[in-house]
Amino acid sequence: MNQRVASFMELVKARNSHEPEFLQAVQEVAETVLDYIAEQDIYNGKNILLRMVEPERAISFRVSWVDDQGEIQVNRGYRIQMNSAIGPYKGGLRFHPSVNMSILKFLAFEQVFKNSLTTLPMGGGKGGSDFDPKGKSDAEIMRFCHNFMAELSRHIGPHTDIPAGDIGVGAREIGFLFGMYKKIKNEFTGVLTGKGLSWGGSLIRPEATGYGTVYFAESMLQTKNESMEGKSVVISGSGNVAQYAAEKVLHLGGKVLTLSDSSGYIYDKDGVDAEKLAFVMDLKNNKRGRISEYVEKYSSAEFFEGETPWGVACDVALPCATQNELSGEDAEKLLGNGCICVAEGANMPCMPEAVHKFHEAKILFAPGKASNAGGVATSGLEMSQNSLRISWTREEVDNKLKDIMKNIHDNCVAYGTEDGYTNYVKGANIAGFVKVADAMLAQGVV
Ligand code: NDP
Ligand code: 2IT
Repeated sequence: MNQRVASFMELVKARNSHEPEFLQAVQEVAETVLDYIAEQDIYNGKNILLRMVEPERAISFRVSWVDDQGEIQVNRGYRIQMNSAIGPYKGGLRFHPSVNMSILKFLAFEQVFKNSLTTLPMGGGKGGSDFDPKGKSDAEIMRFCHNFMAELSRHIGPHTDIPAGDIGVGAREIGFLFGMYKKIKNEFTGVLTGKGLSWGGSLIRPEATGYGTVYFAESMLQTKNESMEGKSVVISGSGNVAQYAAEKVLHLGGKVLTLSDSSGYIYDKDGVDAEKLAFVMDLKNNKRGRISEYVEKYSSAEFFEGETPWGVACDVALPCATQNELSGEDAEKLLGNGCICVAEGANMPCMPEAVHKFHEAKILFAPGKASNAGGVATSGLEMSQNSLRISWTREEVDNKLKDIMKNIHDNCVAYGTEDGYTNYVKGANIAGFVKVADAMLAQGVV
C-alpha cells in the first residue's frame, strides 16, 4: 500500500473500524483513484474521496410485524443515502440475515460509482433488513414488506430515492412494497423499480443484470478475438442474476456447467440447457426450493454440499451469488484450470487476493460495479419510461442495455489500460469517480 492510500485508510478506519466490508470496498477505490486525483489539479486538495466515503444520510429503523403464529417479530431496517451529486439516490434493497451497516455501506458506496458508469443521472443508495425471507409464508412476507415500507416511505420518493431489488427482494416483494407506498402517499409514481409490467415495470428489467454481465464478458472476450461461443462457463448462485446470466450464455452458444446456492453447487457435465434452466427458474422463483433438487431431476448432474464451484474447469467464471464468495485459493484453482475471463455478476464476490491473482496472471477481470451495472441501468430506463408514461418494447430496452454495457466497457478500457493490459478495476473506479467528482465540485461544499 502506498503512503497516500495508507494515510487515507487510517482516517476511514478510525471512523468505521467495525465495518470490514465497507473498508474493503473503500480500499479498492482508494488504491486506484488517489494517485489519479493527485495528478489532477482540479481534484487535488479538495478531499473529494473523503467526502464520498461519508453517507449523506444513514437511516436505521425498527420493523415490527406479526408472524403466522401470532408472535410479534422485530427486525432492523436501513436505508443508506450515499451520494446524490448526479441524481436521486438509487439502489436495491437486500433482505438477508447478514445485513448490517457495513454490508449496506459497501453496497451503497459501490453503487455510486456503478450508477455514474451507466451514463444515466442516478446517485447511489442501498437499503434492506436483517429479515430472513427463507421459509416465510407469502402472508408473512407481505406483512413484513408493508411494515418496512410504513417507515421507509418517509425517506424516499420518485425525485429523492428510488429503491429496487437485491438479494431476497424480487418481484413479489417489490409488489408489496409498492402497494404500501401508494396507499400511504396516495400517489402512483415510479418510486420503486423492478415493478410488474402492468403497473409501471419495464421489459428486460428482470433479465438485465445477468444479460448485462454476459454482454460485458463478451466485450472483454472480443478484445482478445474470442467470444462466448463454445466456452464452458461456471456460474455461482441460482437467483435472479445467475438465472439470466445462464440464459444469455446459452443464447451466445456457451455451455453452463454449474449453479449454486448457500447449501452447495450442482455440476452438470452435459450442461444446463434451456429446458433445465426453465426447471431451475420454476424451482427457485415459484416453488422457492433448493438447487440440490436439480440432481433428483437430472442424472447428468452431481450436487456438492457446502462447496463453491470454482474448482470446476472452465473458460469463463461468473460469480453471481454474494460478496467474498471467491477466495485467493479459488482464483488459483480457476487460473490453474485455464480460465481466461471472470466477470462479477454479484457485488464484490471476489476477495482482494483473488483480484490480485487475476491481475497478476493478466486475464480478463471485470469488477461488479462495471459488469453488473446493467440491472441498475435498466432501472434507470424504467424510471425514464415512468416519467414519459410510455413503455418501450423488449427490443428497444435490450438494445439500450447493450449500448450502455458497451459504453461502460469502452470507458473502462479508456481509463484502465497500461502497457496493453486493461485493469478494469482501475478503469471503472476512475471513470465512475470523475463524473461524480465533477458534479460535487460544481455544487460546492454541501
Ligand atoms: P437472489 O436473492 O435472487 O439470489 C441470490 C443467490 O445467491 C441465491 O442463489 C442465494 O442462495 C445465493 N446466496 C446469497 N447469499 C449467499 C451466501 N451468503 N452464500 C452463498 N450463496 C448465497 O439475489 P440476486 O441474484 O438479485 O443477487 C445476487 C448478487 O447480485 C448480489 O451480490 C447482488 O447484490 C448482486 N446484484 C443484483 C442485482 C439485481 O438486479 N438483482 C443488480 C446488481 C448486482 P440461497 O437461496 O441459498 O440464499
Ligand atoms: O446492486 C445493484 O445494482 C442492484 N441491486 C440493482 C439496483 C437498482 O436500483 O436497480
